[in-house]
Amino acid sequence: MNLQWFPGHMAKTRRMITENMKLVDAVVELLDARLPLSSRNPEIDRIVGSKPRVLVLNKADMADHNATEVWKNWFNEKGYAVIAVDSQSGRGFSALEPAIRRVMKEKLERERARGIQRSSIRLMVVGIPNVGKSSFINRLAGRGAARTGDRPGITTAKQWIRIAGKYELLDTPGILWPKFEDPEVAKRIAFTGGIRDEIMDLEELSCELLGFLSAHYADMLKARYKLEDGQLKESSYDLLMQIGKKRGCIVSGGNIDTLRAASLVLDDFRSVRIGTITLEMPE
Ligand SMILES: Nc1nc2c(ncn2[C@@H]2O[C@H](COP(=O)(O)OP(=O)(O)OP(=O)(O)O)[C@@H](O)[C@H]2O)c(=O)[nH]1
Ligand SMILES: [Mg+2]
Repeated sequence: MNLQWFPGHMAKTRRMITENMKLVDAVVELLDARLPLSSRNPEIDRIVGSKPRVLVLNKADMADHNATEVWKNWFNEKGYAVIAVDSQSGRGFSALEPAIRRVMKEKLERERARGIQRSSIRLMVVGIPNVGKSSFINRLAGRGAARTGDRPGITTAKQWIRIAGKYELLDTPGILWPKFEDPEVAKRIAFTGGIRDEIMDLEELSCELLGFLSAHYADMLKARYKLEDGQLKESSYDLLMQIGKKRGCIVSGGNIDTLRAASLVLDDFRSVRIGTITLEMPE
């Protein structure tokens, strides 16, 4: 896959995030619960430095619940403060404040000892495109303060959102990193819609997804598209053709419209119509 995923505006955003780091008390790093490691920007440790940080596994409603528990334990063992949430329903949000207070403990104690009364905590929310940063902020604020959308690149500039007496939140545009060391990482991000579909080969992408699903979530795949066991053993491209045929993705002359079938499969995955699926597990 040949991708142009690091356009100029991402380099600009990276600079903005670095510059604004000194203004905030802590960082909320949003990860996609379906791909916690692949959705982690490898540059983030350097950018965040020693700032207190809470990891948030967002979109937990779309992920395999058991897998999310495994991931939470994994991050905990590595010494991270981590919570899992669903920014659409608000599930899991009650764990946020205790986690923030935990990572900021020393600073808050120091302030208290000096008699400082703080009115709010400043948080920067960072993460890859489309991971749900703006939705997370809106849920926290209890209002539609930030624009959201079901494709990457919705937020284009920084925006402060204030929650009286509690938080000041800095929403940031999503950023990727200049080079994917591992093509599997790029693929997983693309499955979830973190990379603009316009620059992807959607047939190839959906074949890759079908390959993963038949290996790891065969029952869900079979149920969704009413497939037989034997069909799962076929090549991913044959599978795509089968699905296209069943779903009436036909062009004039009776040929199967594989591009339409590919979009349909990706759309089904992204809308959780195939099921709650996690794309990777700890090593
Ligand atoms: N099911 C589910 N959908 C979510 C969740 N969080 C966000 N979404 C959806 O994911 C899409 C992206 O959300 P945004 O909040 O715009 O993501 P963002 O990280 O701000 O994206 P950029 O500004 O483009 O970087 C939207 O369609 C949201 O409705 C969640 O926890 N669960
Ligand atoms: Mg946004």
